[in-house]
Amino acid sequence: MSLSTNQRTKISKFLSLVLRHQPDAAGVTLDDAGWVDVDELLAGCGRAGRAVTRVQLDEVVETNDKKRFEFSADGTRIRASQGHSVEVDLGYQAASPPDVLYHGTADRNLDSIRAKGLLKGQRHHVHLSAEVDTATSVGQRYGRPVVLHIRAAAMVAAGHAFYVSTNGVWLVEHVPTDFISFPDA
Ligand code: HQG
Repeated sequence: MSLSTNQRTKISKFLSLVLRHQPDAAGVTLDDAGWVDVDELLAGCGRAGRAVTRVQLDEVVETNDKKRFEFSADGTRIRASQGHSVEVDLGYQAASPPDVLYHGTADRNLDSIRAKGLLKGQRHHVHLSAEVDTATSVGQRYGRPVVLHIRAAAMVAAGHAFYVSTNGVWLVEHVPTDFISFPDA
């Protein structure tokens, strides 16, 4: 392992930008399932003034705190496992969630969530976690964190499809307010 934590974070953020939101930033194109050829990506990073070696890329993918990126089985392609705003079909199969999942948000969003449920915004899905701690740190990014409890099994019974990404994030199109337990409610 040769990179500092700071260097790893910088590379991870640039990869998130390119592989989820703005492939143009490295002059690359994603295929329908979000994959890009690793050599093309490395060349694109170099052209964008963000040179990364294959060894450094391997280190970032392997050590990434949320396992945000994955290689194809043969190691020649890479994609983000979830979190895209560009149009891709990650090909995840519907899966059975635990009875309860968690969503971390900031307290200032609560009134709007009570009115509209959880909306996916710029992303393809609403992101949910099987762990309270993960949800808390997600909510902390936007302000005072609040963890909402989502009755996932009841949603499945009502016909909502859930997907789970390779890195363990639960994904759903929308969470209607009826399936959300709010704090002090
Ligand atoms: C909120 C990170 C008002 C929602 C994390 C959230 C996650 C509403 C924000 C992943 C709302 C969207 C996703 C409504 C939802 N009214 N606010 N009706 N419905 N919201 O970043 O879930 O580091 O798009 O609560 O760890 O925070 O990128 O989604 O606060 O896994 O890999 O609108 O991103 O992962 O924010 O985070 P986001 P998120 P990475």
